[in-house]
Amino acid sequence: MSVTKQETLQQRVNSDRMFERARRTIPGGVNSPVRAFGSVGGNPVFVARAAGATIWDIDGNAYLDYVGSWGPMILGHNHPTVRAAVERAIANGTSFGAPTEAEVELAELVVEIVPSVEVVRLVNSGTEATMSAARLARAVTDRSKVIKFRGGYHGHADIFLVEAGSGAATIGVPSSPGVPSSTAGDTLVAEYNNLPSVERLFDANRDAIACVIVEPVAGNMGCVPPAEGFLEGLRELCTRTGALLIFDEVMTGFRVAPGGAQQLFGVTPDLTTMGKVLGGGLPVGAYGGSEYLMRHIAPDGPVYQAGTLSGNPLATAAGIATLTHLREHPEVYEHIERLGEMMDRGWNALARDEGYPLTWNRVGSMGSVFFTTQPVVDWNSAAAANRDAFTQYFWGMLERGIYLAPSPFEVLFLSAAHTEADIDRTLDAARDVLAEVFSS
Ligand code: KE4
Repeated sequence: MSVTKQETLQQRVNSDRMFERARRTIPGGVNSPVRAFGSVGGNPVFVARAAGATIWDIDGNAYLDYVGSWGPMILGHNHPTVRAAVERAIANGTSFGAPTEAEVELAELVVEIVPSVEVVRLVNSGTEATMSAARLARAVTDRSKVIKFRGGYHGHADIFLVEAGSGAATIGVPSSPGVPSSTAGDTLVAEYNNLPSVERLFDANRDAIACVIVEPVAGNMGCVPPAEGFLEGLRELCTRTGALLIFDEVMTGFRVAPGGAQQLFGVTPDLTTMGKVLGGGLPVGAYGGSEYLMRHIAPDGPVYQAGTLSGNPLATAAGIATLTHLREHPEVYEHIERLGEMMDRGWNALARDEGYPLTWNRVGSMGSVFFTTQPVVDWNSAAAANRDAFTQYFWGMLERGIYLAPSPFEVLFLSAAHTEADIDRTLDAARDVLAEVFSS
């Protein structure tokens, strides 16, 4: 079925006006750079509301949403169970700055679900989680250097804004101004899926490396799965050298499997960082690991980390509702996997049978289309893909009512709310759009 541009899609006049107004008081008109559509040009869509797999903009246009708030919405937007939990919590107040039962319940769920976590600290974002985990690794090892991967994104803490992916990659400053060379100098950059590049850094910095931080499935250079043996190799290297292995599961946690990538691939990190799904759409991040490591964190130990709203009652209510629903409905993962397999067949047919120059990568409910005929296995191969084609694809899909991440270095997220009909519609639209993109 040919999917023509939806005549009902009104011009986004209200979004355009709101963007102009927003730019007067907010940097770039947004509170997170990637939302500004900088990578694809044009003005962002201002969202009014969302439910299930649909978002509506402030002009009344509806879109099938594959951004899912950049990962939290594995159950779909505005899930009744999550909403009811937050409504119950807010009736008791919004924040107390004192310990609450909900924080304990959420921590117990994380410990139960994530294989390597015995003790966990809740924070407010993925950035706080990774920043704190790196500080802990440096404290425990008494070493200062950190290995990350080119195109890996771990939030905006100074030490990670070196050759970073996600939004940092789209605005051309993967190493941000304001990060002093004294800090950036402690950040060593290896190539994803390239163990020798990691071994060379260990050899050149013997006994100086505190940790290796890795997205066990890369999601910030687009979706790049770990090559066979890659995660196992990192585990062996860290064990042998005394560096800590940090799995940044802010995106993969509770998503690619109930226990995250460490459960899916059977590799045990020393520390795990979490976020997104963990908060069900409200601000929750977390970092956790063994009893021994986590007891170094204040006030048990000397490694300081704090937060006014950490463990916030509304956020923990949303997180508990989300994780509990996922635990009680494992069929969610089966549903999402079926949809993912439909995507595999569809995208691979567009490449193989219809000859479009694209590569499709997927792990569980996160996937990416790259406009290249080469395998995409690391930053360089992701960055070599045709960005102009991506931009035309993005806008063509948007005009057909399909809302994708506005950057080639992000993933699309499937949720429990997406249906087989949604996937069929998406692939039909893609076939239509690609015919336009590659005819010109
Ligand atoms: P936050 O500080 O944005 O909660 O989490 C940072 C972070 C850490 N680790 C990984 C693997 C992540 O993907 C992220 C944040 N992801 C981006 C999307 N690729 C958030 C979107 C944005 O920056 O607006």
